[in-house]
Amino acid sequence: MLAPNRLCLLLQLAASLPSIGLLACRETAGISEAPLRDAATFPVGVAVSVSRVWEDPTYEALVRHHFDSLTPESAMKMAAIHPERDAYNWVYADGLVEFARETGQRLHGHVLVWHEDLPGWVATFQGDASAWSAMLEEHITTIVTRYADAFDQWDVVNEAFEDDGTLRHTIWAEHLGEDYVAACFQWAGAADPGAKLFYNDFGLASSPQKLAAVLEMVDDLRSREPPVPIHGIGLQMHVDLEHPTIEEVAHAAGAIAGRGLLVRFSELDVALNPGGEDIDLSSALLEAQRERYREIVAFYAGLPDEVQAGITVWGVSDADSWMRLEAGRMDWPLLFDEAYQAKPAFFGFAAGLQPGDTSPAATITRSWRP
Ligand code: 9MR
Repeated sequence: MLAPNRLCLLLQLAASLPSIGLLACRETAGISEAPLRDAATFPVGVAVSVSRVWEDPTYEALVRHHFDSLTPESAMKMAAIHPERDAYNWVYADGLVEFARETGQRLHGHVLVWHEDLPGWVATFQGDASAWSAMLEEHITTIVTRYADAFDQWDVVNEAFEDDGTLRHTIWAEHLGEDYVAACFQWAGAADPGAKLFYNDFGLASSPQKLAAVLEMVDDLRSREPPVPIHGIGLQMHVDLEHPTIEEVAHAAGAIAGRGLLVRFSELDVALNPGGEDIDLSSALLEAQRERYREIVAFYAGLPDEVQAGITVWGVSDADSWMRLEAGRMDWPLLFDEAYQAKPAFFGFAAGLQPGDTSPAATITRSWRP
């Protein structure tokens, strides 16, 4: 049998009436399901590749149908958007802005400052701490100013801490000094005072020392005079079937919200093969993944409205996941399969959005207020 996406292609080529081809395509592409976003009281987002939006009609249709918030998966990373010292590449970010204007979807900026995906010129940049500061300030200010009308929130700094709670020894910490995180938030806030600014990291639910360090940093930023603007924390939520436990997630989310910060589940995916073993996908694994998505979404849906900044899944189909493309391991972590069919995980996500969900995690959260 032809894979549905191949079938789509054939139908599109063959159909004398293009609309019939498109209709058949969409029928096979997981958009016959009710839009996820319609069932949620908070933004339901997805990380996208802008070129895939342009080039793959089925991908585009899914992105448009189910989600109301878009995050560029890599188009705004420094290597992509600032490839030369004196040159920015706006093509992909502008394209995403144009797409979102047409669809009415909101945009979350990812990421202003990270130690990975840097352009070559940063590694050879010469200068003292003030030259490095001026360079990074210009990077942040240029991007946030350009997109102030289009992006209402940003991941300002990504992954600045180690699991043991120490500041990661990045090129930024090395050259700007240990207070660089504060400076980045300051610059982003000055460029767009209306934007919601997030610190984003992985492992915050499973590493108590890392969580403590991030919370301490937030307290420090907010206690300064004047306060350094920071509005929320992105828990990346690259989870597997067991770790972190939902109680650990609840603890981290509760600690963040308890400080009056927004909580984002910013890069949700559920690994089925975290060890990179030579395994086959089974229906038991898919069912376990359905339940895992349900408990995580049900937990989030039970948070007080005022702290919910939304959930973003980190990619559209399993074939697009960083686990395969970047980590080089076979996995099936997302809501749609390689043929863009909705997986059990999709239905678990949808079930978690239902108000009547009575998972233990939802109960924990509903009884809790910041
Ligand atoms: O999913 C992203 C992948 O396509 C990129 O190759 C990679 C490097 O830029 O980044 C991946 O996304 C990462 C995100 O930006 C930050 N948190 C960890 C994500 C997975 O590595």
